[in-house]
Amino acid sequence: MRVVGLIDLDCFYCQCEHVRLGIPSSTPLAVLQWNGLIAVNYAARAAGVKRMALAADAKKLCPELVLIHVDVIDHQGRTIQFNQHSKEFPDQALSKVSLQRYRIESMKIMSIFHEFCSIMERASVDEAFLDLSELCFSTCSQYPCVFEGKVLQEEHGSLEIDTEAKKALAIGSQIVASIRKQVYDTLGYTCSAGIAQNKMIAKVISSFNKPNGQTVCPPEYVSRLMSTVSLTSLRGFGGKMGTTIVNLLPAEVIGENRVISPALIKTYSSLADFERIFGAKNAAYIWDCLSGIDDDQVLARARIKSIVAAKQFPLTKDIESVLKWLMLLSSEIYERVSFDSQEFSREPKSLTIHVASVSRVCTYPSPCKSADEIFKQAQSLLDKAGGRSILPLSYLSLTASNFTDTVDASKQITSFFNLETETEKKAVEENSNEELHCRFCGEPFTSSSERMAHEDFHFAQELQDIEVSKAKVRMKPITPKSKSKKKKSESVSSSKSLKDFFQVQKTM
Ligand code: DCP
Ligand code: CA
Ligand code: CA
Repeated sequence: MRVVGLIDLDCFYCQCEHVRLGIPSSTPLAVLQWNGLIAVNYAARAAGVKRMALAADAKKLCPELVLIHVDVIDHQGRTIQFNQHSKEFPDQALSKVSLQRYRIESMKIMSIFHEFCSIMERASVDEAFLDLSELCFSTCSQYPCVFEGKVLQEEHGSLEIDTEAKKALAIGSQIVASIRKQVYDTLGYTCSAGIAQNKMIAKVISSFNKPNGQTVCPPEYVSRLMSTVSLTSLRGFGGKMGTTIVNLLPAEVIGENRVISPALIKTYSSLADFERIFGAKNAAYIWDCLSGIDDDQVLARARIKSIVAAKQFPLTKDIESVLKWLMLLSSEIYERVSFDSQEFSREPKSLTIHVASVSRVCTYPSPCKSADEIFKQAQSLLDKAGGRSILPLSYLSLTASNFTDTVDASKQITSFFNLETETEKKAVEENSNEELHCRFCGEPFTSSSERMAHEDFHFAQELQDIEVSKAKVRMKPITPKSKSKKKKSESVSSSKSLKDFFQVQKTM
């Protein structure tokens, strides 16, 4: 039995702005990126304001709403900040978003989590999984053996801590409450959490008691949970894979049920159905997930291998305008590399430009004292890539990579990002090939989960336009007859990996 906690900050970008600008949390507030809301606080949610709404629509719904635009970097490489008194919003055609403020706050929060529990996996900019199993047993005498937070239970269930598993969860809930308190006392941010026997359950229940609350799921409640949550709210099932599985149900079942739960899916399909579609290994994993079983380990992620700054802009033949974007990207790279080298005592050796399907690489300036030095190198890389001959352009990116430590690794304080075990090393290698730009707008991210969270926005936009056909891959309820009639053409190649299905997942 493991004890896993998932701690997630409440309306994260908004809280960063509340604390920075001294605005009380009771004031409705949203964070804006160009014209759209990317984060909405709980006071504004109460007034009906939703993420992704347009600023003007949100103001109509809630006239007292305070809108804070995210920082941007202008063409001169200056970071422009906004506050509650800002009269004008930035021009998308002349500047680039900078999310560095939230990355810095994220780093501070993660350090607090790590002080309590070293088996920690940062899952996105504002949430992390903690494996509390060992800690629960080693520190159980320090904490009262009572549950902290909301405990999921059947109507007449008992809250008595009568098993070892419940005892471990109760201690886990106490530890998570202490971590949340420490985050609030130190930084002023509230967070919510889920405490359960695995990552999937901890994640899904972490939103049950928001804001500023936590939820515990005892083992005996897992099967009930699997019949009440929707499949697509489960980690890993928010995207293409979840939709594919839901579409296995007959149309009338989808129509009749408000919630398409894992239990409902199991009633209408069998492991063999999943094997035909996803291959034997993946099917077994999915089938387990439908029963609330998830063996996915909490893995400390390693330091990122590259820092990417990218920008998608209106197609232009004007080299001057391309150079302005290049200046802006150089500033962003400079800012983020400086932050990274303070945190990890390392510096990049390579600077790469990606432009019009061409990549050119050179040595990263060292020591690098200004964004101008990067801009000079980037300009010569642009020339090497073809200069004016590759115009018109609509996309540019710069990457700093090939990091080397600037101090003896043995003297570094072991941080949660440093490599500690073989498993973690493997995780870095797997991560290193990941494309960390948003595939829609080119926005760069430091982790694939951050990128996925951001891509949600584009998916939602797409979903508004596309009517998803529910008749794609359908199967009848399982009867011996329908099983034997299954056509081969219904199956997707079993060699297709789970990754193919996770590619468009939306949950993080
Ligand atoms: N974010 C974003 N675009 C998205 C999703 C999220 O820019 N499509 C950013 C803004 C959020 C932050 O990431 O503040 C964390 O995302 P969450 O999904 O955890 O949402 P919040 O923390 O804002 O709200 P909640 O209290 O529901 O967790
Ligand atoms: Ca959050
Ligand atoms: Ca989150």
